[in-house]
Amino acid sequence: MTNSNASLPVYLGDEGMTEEIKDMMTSLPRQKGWMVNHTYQFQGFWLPPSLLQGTINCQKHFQAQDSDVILVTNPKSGTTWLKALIFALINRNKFHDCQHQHPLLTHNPHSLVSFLEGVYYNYPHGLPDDVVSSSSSCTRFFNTHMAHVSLPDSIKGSSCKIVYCCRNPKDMFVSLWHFGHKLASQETLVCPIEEAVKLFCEGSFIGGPFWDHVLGYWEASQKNPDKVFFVTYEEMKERPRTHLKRMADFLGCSFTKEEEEEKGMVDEIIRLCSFESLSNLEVNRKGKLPNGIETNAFFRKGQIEGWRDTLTDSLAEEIDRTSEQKLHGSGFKFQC
Ligand code: PAP
Repeated sequence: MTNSNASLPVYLGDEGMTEEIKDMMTSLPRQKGWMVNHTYQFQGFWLPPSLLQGTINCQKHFQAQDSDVILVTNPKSGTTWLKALIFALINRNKFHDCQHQHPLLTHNPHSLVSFLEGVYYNYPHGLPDDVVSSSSSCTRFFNTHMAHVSLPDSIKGSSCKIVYCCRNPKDMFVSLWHFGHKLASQETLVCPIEEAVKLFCEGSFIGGPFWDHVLGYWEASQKNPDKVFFVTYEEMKERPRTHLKRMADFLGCSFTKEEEEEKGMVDEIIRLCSFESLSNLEVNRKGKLPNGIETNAFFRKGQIEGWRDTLTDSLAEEIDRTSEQKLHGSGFKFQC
């Protein structure tokens, strides 16, 4: 790690690049980032070097299987929550009998579901067996922040399922802003919030442009609803039962009447994965992930419209205006 990014998690840093990626970086458009030193434009999206390396290696080597489930999010859009929900959903029969303690009670969701770019950053040539088996014994379950255009061909070409969750940009931005301050306290890596909002609206943030990312999956879900399930954080918050059941139908593991009504499994999963439940577990209050991030960094407020205590009206309007322009004519809009 260089001094300037000493406090960043490895996946946002710029150490450990292979010669191939370093060469490639010299020919890509580059700009100064916030939270990271620089981002590089690859296939239309701005990535820090480590995510660039993870994405390119994943594109080359990841072989999706028809039974795989891939969760896709922008950062701070519900990744931790959806990892927990889908893990609990697809493994529900394994852990329901309570013979075993549920893994979510003792593991942070990020430890149970592999992040593809992170795996391929660390293992450029492929997925080690223990990474695959740690995700789940029957259905392999991974997550990624990759844009739709950047997904490996085997994900697009196989029958594997993609669950996409996005969040209204003001809450997402504010969540990332606080996360960034917690992790990247170095002066070089933080900027005034006005500048960060401007960069965000211009598309310059990790994995941005935010709106292009959302629209890529929105359009894919409209074209092929059996392949891409599109849901928002706000929808999940407001009607978790409805959307968890829809997700189960989409993934081919619908709840039976008995599971839902007699065993109460839908409610049990929602309760287990709720902000209140997960954020109060010892592992999520005091634990650390292998990459060094404290698990409590993934639990802050967990609310809709929590942005109000951080953004001024004029900054909120700047984001709203950008949203309107970017989403105009797409058929999709955020509720708030
Ligand atoms: P990641 O992409 O870095 O993994 P992610 O989990 O998407 O982060 O985002 C964290 C946000 O989800 C936090 O939002 P906040 O900053 O506005 O509070 C966090 O509080 C929220 N979050 C985490 N777990 C849950 C949950 N179980 N239910 C609802 N929100 C959650």
